[in-house]
Amino acid sequence: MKKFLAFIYFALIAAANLLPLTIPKAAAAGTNLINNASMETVDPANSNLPQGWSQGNWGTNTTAFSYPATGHTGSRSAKVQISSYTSGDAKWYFSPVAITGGVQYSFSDYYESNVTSDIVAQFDDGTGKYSYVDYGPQAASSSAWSQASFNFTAPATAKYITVFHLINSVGWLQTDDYSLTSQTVTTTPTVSITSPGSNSTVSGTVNITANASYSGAISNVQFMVDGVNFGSAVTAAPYQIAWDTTKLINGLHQISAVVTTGDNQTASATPVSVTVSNASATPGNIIPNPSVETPDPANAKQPQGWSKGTWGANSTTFSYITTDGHTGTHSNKVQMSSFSSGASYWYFTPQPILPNQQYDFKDYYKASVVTEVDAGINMSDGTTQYVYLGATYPDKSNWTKFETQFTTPANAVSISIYHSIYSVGWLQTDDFSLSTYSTVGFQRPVISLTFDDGWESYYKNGVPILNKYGFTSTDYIISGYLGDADYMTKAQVKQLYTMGHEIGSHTVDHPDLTSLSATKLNTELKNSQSTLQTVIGAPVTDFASPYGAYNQTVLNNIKQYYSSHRSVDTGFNAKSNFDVYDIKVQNMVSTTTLAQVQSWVQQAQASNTWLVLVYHQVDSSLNKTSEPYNTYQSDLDAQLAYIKSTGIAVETVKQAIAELTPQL
Ligand SMILES: [Ca+2]
Repeated sequence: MKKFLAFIYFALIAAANLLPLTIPKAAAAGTNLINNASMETVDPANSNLPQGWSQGNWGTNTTAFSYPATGHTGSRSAKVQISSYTSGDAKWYFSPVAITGGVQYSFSDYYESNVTSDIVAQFDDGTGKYSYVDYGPQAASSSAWSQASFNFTAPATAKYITVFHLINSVGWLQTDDYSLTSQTVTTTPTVSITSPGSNSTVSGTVNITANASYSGAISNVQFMVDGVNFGSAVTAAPYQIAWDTTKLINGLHQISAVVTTGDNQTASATPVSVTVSNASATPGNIIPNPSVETPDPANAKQPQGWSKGTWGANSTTFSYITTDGHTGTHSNKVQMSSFSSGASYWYFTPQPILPNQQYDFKDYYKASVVTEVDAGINMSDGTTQYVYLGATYPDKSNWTKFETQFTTPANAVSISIYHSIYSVGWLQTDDFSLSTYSTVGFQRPVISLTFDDGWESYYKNGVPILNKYGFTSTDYIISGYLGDADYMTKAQVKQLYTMGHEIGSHTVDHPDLTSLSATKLNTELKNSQSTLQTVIGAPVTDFASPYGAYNQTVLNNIKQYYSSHRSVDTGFNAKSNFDVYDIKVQNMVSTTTLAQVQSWVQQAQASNTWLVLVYHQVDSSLNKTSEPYNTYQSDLDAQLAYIKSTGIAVETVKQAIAELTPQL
């Protein structure tokens, strides 16, 4: 150690900084980092040494070290005496202590000497690389204890320090009561957004400004918008960045910042919510390259802004079709040749989204199998919430539209949509759209009660309850089941029509219409209509698809015979989403509670929309679990009593369409 110190002190002398000789008195702050600073504790292994202290000298000189039984305070101190001198120096020094780069410190000690002494700090970066700073000569003071002191900022890379209070001529030096303290107590870093203000409204380009503080060096401040890094990290105050708000959709957005210190501590600002309001900004479709007509400049085999997604055990091929699109000539295709688990999908780069906001999603697809549409919503806490948006039925030849509305959760930040295949087959997609949606209602709310299949239990148990409240329904009858056990007879259906109920068609024998040949599909639609018209002696104009299974090919055929199509897609029919060939519903099952029905009715009331309820059997003798598509008489009675109490118009589907379509 002595030898090593000798070598480096030479280097120091050559490059010594010349510091001001008037050394400011150290401010007392923090705790003394030096152990055994007053040297009162004797080294247990060597009674000639204070514990934690070492003797150092180099060069050509004759030096004696001693550990006197006197001191500035207490009863011990350290002394070094040179009796002959040619070169080098000699000193006592404390074991190096840990410090933090960039932090300010104060050093002091007390000394007596009969020659000028010198003080040099040795910094160690933790890898054995040393640097030295000379804090200047100290005048001899042989008759009284003097204090030597100075303040310094630790070099950025410094990890350890010791201080040499040394002599380099014939004479003696006695030292005591060393002190090394951090001038400022180290604090945790803080950062806060100072502009724009919380809950302010911004437009155009504005500056985002932050205040950051730390007792040591600050490395940078990284701004964030909606939880995503925005721009480059700002490395010097003022911490500020220009923000072009016209790049965002209007509405609430969140600004934050993260400060990183020189010693790699980080802290985040409390997010500030601001409302972006740009008059010229049209929210529109937030999906980039929505018709996938633009290839990725870096990879012509995929559309720009789109990625392939797959999980689970399956064999999937992704392709970028350039010869077939719902619009244009490009579309996305994903094909599974084997499947055990998981799903595969093309998805667009997640886009910023507003929390607590209604959105409309739509795309067009062709497929050989049933597929599913889900939203992946990234939340401000870093989690992702998956929301089921619906299923689609296969159609290999005609592009079929999938469309639904949903509301984003609180704390939603960004979104992508996964139209997924999860069985052996193929799925082709195009013309994606995701935009904010506002319900536009009609002049008043309307409710329709619909009963599917033609169950005898409905006729016997349900109709008397409807009569009690003066309601009529729309009954979608399976024409081929008329007169079968548990189903109504032709006479009963005729009786319903005579009582003012509407008779609609639910096919001849309830198949999945998307699975049929063109001929069979046509028969199901045409023959059920003609049979039912013969039964009631009047036109049958409204249709409901079995299982809610339909596609564009089915819809094209339905339109040849019927003026409406009721699905089982859930939703509320409004002016803003009205599609007479996709009448949206709420599905009644055996476990549907009165509270659930009340909330649907209240939503229809609040938004002036058309609520369509789908019932099947009405039979209190059936098990609720094994017969889910059944409603007990007592439940139906309570539901209709509530609807009656609201005074909302209850109309057949035919009546409702007649009232609402002129308002579109
Ligand atoms: Ca396209």
